[in-house]
Amino acid sequence: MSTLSKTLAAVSLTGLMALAQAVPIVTVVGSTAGVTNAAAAADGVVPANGTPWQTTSAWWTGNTATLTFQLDQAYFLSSAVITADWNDVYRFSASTDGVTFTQLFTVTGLVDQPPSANVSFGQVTMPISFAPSALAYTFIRVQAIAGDGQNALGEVSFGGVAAPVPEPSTLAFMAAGVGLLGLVARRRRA
Ligand SMILES: [Ca+2]
Ligand SMILES: [Ca+2]
Repeated sequence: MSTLSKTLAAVSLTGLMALAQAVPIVTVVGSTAGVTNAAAAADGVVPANGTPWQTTSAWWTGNTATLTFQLDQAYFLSSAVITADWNDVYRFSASTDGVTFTQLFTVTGLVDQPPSANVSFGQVTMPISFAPSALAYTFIRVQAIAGDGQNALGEVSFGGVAAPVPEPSTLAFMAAGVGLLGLVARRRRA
């Protein structure tokens, strides 16, 4: 196998393996003044259901503060797991450049908590699914938009497909290319 065809095959495999991949969040890159323990929202530690809102979480009061996260690269996003205080509504937005944000979804603890969570106080972990984003995003922003003004985010994670992702037609083209290279190699040997 030539170096080029090996590279093409590796690229195809990488694209396929990227499907349904968990999205690593690098860090909280920004938060409005008033947010305590902002880094706790992306430290990989998920508070148990029912954990009080000011414990092992980023927390703030009022509905103006935001937290902004950076992903390790751009992703087409389609799912999330959010650990947040149970009686508030949080809006999640995404951005390609860290400047212009578009709403992805909102999550409401009391409504969106899974039946198995059995939480009537404190933080709850909620799996969220949504239509794959049209753009590949690198930044995520969260803001509490309703509730009792006592807000907590214990952890966020996302699922999606790393960009750039070969289109199916591109994959077929690449497969054809690998086949053609093999044909050329066989002819050269002949
Ligand atoms: Ca955490
Ligand atoms: Ca609350």
